Amino acid sequence: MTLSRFVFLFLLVSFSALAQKDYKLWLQYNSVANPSIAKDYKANLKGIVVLGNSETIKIAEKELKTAFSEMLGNTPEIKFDLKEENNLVVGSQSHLSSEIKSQLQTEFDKINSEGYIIKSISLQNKKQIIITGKNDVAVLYGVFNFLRILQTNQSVENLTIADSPKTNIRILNHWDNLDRTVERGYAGFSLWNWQKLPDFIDQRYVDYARANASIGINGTVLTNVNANALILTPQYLEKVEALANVFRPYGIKVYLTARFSAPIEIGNLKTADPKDSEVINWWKNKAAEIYKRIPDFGGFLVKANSEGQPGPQNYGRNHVDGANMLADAVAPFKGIVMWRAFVYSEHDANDRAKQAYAEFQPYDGKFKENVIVQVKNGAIDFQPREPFHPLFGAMPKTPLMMEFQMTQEYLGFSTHLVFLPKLFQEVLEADTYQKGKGSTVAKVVDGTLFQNKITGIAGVANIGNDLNWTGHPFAQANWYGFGRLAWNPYLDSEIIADEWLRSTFSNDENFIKPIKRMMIESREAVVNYMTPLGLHHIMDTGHHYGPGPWVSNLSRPEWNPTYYHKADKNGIGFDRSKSGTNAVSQYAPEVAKLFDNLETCPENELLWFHHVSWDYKLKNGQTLWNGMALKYQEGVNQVEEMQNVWKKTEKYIDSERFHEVAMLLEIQHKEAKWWRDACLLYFQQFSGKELPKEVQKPTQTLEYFKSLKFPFAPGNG
Ligand code: GCW
Repeated sequence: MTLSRFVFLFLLVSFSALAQKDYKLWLQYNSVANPSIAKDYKANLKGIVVLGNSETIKIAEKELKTAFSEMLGNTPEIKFDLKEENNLVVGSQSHLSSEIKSQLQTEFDKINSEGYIIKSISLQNKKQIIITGKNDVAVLYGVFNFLRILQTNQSVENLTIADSPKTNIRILNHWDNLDRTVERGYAGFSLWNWQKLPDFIDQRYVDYARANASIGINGTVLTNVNANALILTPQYLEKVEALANVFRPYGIKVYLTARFSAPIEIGNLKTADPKDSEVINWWKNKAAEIYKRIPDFGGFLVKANSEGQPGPQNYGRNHVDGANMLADAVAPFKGIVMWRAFVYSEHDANDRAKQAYAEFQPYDGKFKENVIVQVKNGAIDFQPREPFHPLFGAMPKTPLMMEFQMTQEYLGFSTHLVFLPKLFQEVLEADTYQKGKGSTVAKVVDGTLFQNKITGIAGVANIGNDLNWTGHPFAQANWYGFGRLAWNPYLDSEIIADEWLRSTFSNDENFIKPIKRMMIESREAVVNYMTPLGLHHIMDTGHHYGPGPWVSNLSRPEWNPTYYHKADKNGIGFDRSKSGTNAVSQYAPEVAKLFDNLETCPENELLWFHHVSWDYKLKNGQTLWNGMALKYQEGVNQVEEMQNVWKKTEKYIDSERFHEVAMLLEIQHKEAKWWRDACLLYFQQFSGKELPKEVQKPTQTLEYFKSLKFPFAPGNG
């Protein structure tokens, strides 16, 4: 072999070995570095007894084998009896002996149909660890959770865990188009290769399902909410069926977006009026056709009469008419309809933040049983910080599901390191006061506040066909964290960061401690350098990449950043108090009062609710102008700190991911400065004040920033 050939092969082999690390997400199964922990695991895990032989159980068995061989360097023997001790016994309730069942009765009473039990028990004086649940998918969840214990190097002695998901629908929303572009997607093209489906099953579909199952995600909407009716034609349904077959053993149901005008576009009808009998029948037949292929099809997600999408209002009907008609079509098959509340209209002069509530709240109790209304976390649109959406808690007779966005449309795309579970947690912990103190958003979402039958959390996926799935290695943590919070909306984001870091990188405390802190603080950093003190939607227009507070020429007023910040020589901010648009009145009285009063309104949401003078005194004694400028600077400083912290991690992790993150942080730093300089120069025109001395002087002019154009910024259709 020539030298160059050798070098080429060497590079190829090492590249693919390294590249795999990124690809393997949080399922790295790194070999257990601490010898005493490894010894303990080996002693407790001598054999695996697998009960049952469904596809799901085989997946669980394979996962255990892979994990043990990678983490411990040996695969425990697969056995069929329990003559010896220290086995891991894996199987669903129906496969357990009555002796085991009776030892697990307390735990079985605690779990729901998707819950799992991991318990150390003694059988005829022999120690065993049981992983079980009421069905095989629950067992698979148990297996992944058991492996998380090992991945995070916790003890496997005396385990008693009985855990169930707190929501029923834990679902990804892919905004994927049939041409494989992804709306607001920053991690390459869509995973779904429609052209090659149904015959070609990409290994990625399997790996995608496995990753989702490992965090308890049980549903996926394959297509964009800005929907294309073609997905409902036989040609495409055959492809959807193939995907559903791949996902099924992992406990993942497939859902589709339903374009409301589909009966016209693919059904040759003259109307899509939800009260028209032909239309009603068309959807009934369509549902039957889908369920014939995919008996466990989940149902439809619908964006109607919003941002130009067709809907019932085109026919003088309302959201209830539209949702209930589709709900009737899928009801015989136990399907559901997720009807989005993200609606606002260019014909409505009302504050955009008020429109969804105004439109939906009066319909409380009017939707069919299998409809769930899907509400974004805030009333505008996935901003770095928004107060919780006023609909949460305000529709006691209607199940509401949360819609979070993992893809970072307004948070630096996949180039900025932002740990979103911190944002998600803030929303879930917010108190709506709708049933008195303690009526948190989490309790609305998990159904405990109003005893809803269906519950769910959706996340707009940040996944594409990039080698590392999410574009930024740390964006994987947002996918992971979303799944964990969908399972348990009360989980602390620090715990999530800790688990993720250990499973993805290393258990070394010298790595974990600083990087965990960096992740936790990253969310506030992005708020500081983009939209401090309650500013919002001042991103450049269309693509939402970079700052654009000056944009004011769009046809729809509520698409202009100037609509949101309302800066003038007197001050800045959107007056949503009683003296303004009175958006505060959409919250429970306690919350409304808090937001309405300038004194009690949380400062981090100040300019969301109030138009405040440049000289207004903040709690720290600074004027609003100085305080705002300092926040922008703080954001930049925080990114610099992230860079410094990251630099010290080189010895703990692989060089590929180390360098990737270092480069991305460099971009983030550049862009944080861009945000600071562009916004401060722009707002300075109104405040007419000098920058405080702690704030670095901009190196470019406002004209320069305004001249920047990004016609090919990704994700913008
Ligand atoms: O945030 C806006 C996005 C649109 C998106 C819309 C929605 C899918 O800019 O790209 O469309 O929200 O959530 O429907």
